[in-house]
Amino acid sequence: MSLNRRKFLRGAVAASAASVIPVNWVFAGNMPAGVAPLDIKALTWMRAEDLPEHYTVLNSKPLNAYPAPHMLDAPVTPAGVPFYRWNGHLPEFETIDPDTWTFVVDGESVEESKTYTISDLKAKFKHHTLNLTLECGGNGRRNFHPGAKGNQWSDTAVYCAQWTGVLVSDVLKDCGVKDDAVYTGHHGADVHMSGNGAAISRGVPIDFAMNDSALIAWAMNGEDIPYLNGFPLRIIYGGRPGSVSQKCIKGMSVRNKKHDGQKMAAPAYSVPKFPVAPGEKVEKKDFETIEEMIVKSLITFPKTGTVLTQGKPMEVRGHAWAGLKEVVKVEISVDFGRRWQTAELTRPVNVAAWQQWKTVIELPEQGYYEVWARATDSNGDTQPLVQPEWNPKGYMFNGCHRIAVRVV
Ligand SMILES: Nc1nc2c(c(=O)[nH]1)N[C@H]1C(S)=C(S)[C@@H](COP(=O)(O)O)O[C@H]1N2
Ligand SMILES: [Mo]
Repeated sequence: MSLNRRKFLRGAVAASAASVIPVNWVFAGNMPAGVAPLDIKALTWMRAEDLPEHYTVLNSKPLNAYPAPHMLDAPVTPAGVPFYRWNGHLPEFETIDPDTWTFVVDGESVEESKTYTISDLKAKFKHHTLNLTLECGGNGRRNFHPGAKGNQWSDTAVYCAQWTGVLVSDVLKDCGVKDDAVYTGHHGADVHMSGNGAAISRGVPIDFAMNDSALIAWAMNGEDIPYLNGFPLRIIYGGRPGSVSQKCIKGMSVRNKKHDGQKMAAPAYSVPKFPVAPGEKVEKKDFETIEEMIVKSLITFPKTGTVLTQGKPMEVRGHAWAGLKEVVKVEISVDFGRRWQTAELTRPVNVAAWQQWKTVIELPEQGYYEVWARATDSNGDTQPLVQPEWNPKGYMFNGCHRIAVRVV
């Protein structure tokens, strides 16, 4: 069924797409001929050229693109909106058959190596549906001074979709984890840009694998996972750097040492063990692996550049997240950080789901303003106004998000 739908979409007979959409598609009849519904079409995007205007494409080979912040306004990010981050060649999505796809658990520290089909996973383990925030370790990199090499992500290499799958921990328990297990290693279907070996193969400390509510997921927002977000199966660790959430996952190894796959060695996904001066060189031995993302917020409404009428109050809103911790406060400033007003804030629906905040601002007179947002987590950590500790690879930027508005 799902495969048929994809084949159908590839046929681009968009005008009758309504007939295959499994949800109540209100106003479907008003869709002009030749226009395909955005979120359904997004399931099969494969090229930079397929992406609509709300994306900024950083690279097409490998494909890396991010959306405009106002596109992330919904509490659950819809298909067709999240950033896409690929390190190597894309898998041959069109040849993937989810019915024969397998997930292999192996490694030095597994009691028994096992192979599961997606239907085995579905039949054997309890299903979980969780909203999980996925953020690239390099999100916000372009804001560092001095700049750091790598994809110049702005502020939107982050999203929170609703994922359905089984717990990584339930599957590992089914295979048995030996006492000497230290780390996991994740294996995807995509190949390195050189044509040889894995594009990326990262892992997590075994405690995270056994204790986080991390999923081996086959659905995003109740649909098949869009190709570019990891069809037909991916792992999702909420609140950890995005690189450990392997897409198109073929298997996981239980390792008796820190995993040594592609992009595990410093300085990849690593920061200095101690603060360094901006621009300073750091030796490999002085890096440590990033394990959890940090407190941050995003303004998703209004769109930056909005023009307001004088005297009219204005709702400002967005999301906030803090790795696996909870955000306890979000504040907004419209005067470059002199005064802050506290926003209303929701509780997370589950651990590592981003939270929604909103407030009403009043801008005193005609002119140019910036709206700044800053979040504080349950440990008391707050976003810095300018930039956090500088690091050579430009990871973990969590300075305040800013938008510009004009009152006329
Ligand atoms: N197979 C595979 N999985 C991968 C990657 C990749 O290149 N290949 N990139 C990782 C990185 S660095 C990030 S930030 C996230 C991005 O997930 P997204 O494309 O759904 O936004 O996927 C991770 N999983
Ligand atoms: Mo990433």
